[in-house]
Amino acid sequence: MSSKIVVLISGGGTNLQAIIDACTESNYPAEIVGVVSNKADAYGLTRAQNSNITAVTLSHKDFASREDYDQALIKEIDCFDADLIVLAGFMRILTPSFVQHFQGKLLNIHPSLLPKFGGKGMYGNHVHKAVIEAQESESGISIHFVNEEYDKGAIFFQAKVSIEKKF
Ligand code: NHR
Repeated sequence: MSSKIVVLISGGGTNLQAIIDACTESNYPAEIVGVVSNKADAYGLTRAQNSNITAVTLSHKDFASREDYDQALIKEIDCFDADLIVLAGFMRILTPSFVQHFQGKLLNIHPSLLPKFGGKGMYGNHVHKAVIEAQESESGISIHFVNEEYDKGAIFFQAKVSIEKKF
């Protein structure tokens, strides 16, 4: 049985590409059924199209509130009937009603070794800047379940990289 994944992005989509590549391995237990971006110019949309994956933009700017945006996002994602929703560089904090709708199916790839460098303001490049400023000798990724408190859901995978060059 293959799990159906929807990937949410906001930017370049390097993590999306890693998942696309992994899914091409024979007998890989998952497939990407859709990609949704909150930004129309996200390069990840092109990566999806290049791999014949349905890609849609739903701009948060077209909605009056976070709640309205998240309700529209739920509708869009529900069309794909996915088993897993993966935030891969998705930059919008999600409301409790969104999180509850996809409870247990919603994962985030966070670019630090949580609980370090998580929480308020710690997203995208801000994370890497903070890691370098703190002169850390290693960083990495944390994959965690998404709950109502951002960056606080249960972590189930981490991978470390050493930081060789001090900036
Ligand atoms: N939503 C919930 N409820 N829980 C989490 O754990 C979430 C989440 C939404 C996104 C990813 C996270 C990261 O890995 C993520 C985890 C962006 C922000 C943020 O402050 C916070 C955490 C993460 C991503 N975003 C600003 C906002 O006001 C907007 C920033 C922008 O658009 O440039 O939503 O880093």
